Amino acid sequence: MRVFDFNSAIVRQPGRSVVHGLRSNTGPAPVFESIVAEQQEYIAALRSAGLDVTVLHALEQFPDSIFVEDPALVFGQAAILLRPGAPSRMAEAQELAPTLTARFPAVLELDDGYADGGDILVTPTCVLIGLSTRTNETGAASLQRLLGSIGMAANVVKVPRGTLHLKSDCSLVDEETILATAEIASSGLLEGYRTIVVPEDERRATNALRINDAVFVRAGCPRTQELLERQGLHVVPLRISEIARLDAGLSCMSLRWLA
Ligand code: CIR
Repeated sequence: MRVFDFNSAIVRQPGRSVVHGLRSNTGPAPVFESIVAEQQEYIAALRSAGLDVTVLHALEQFPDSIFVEDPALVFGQAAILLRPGAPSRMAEAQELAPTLTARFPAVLELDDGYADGGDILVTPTCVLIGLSTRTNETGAASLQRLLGSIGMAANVVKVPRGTLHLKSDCSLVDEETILATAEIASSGLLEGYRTIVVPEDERRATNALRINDAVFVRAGCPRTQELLERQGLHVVPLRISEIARLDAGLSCMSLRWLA
């Protein structure tokens, strides 16, 4: 079993409030209908990769709740409710609790500090936990203990300044290769992994999503697509330009696991 072999996923419909989600850029706000359209394509892509997708109802009071990856971390044997580092997102974890309790043999809870799922990169050898503005040392240490309790080794690394999440800048594309920005690739943080560096003008393609035999990549990044295809990978481009206005990428829109 590979760490990117999945058969199940959870996504959450966006509320109309999604257009007021957190974002660091000053560009135009996203358009609700376009976010819905992009999410529909995303769900269809997950299904065509073989996943059974549960679609949760929208939560208007939580504009960013479409990004279900951040408040939880899931594995076949257990789910972990996290404590998102943005105050407006903290309660999203409790909103997911009943859904996770119904699906996982065990549901653990981070009891201290902050950690966002976007800062957690699961690799075949260990789980990397990135320290960022959303994940602090206390949260990372608490998560490391919880992961240890389910038999998973974790290392804590520092995310470069100005990067929202660890996975904003890198993602696992096969069992030994990480697609990364030049900055992360040269930082030493990914030591022991092979890296594919995205061209600077396609740096937002780094949040790719490997599911079974497909690598989903942000559409409009042809050079990254070519680099991945040259490694023999099956690349499927997905449109996420509206979702990206909220500093989000492909991984953050779902929780994925092998049931
Ligand atoms: C936020 O700032 O929390 C959302 N607007 C975007 C979250 C993206 N999450 C992720 O990449 N894991």
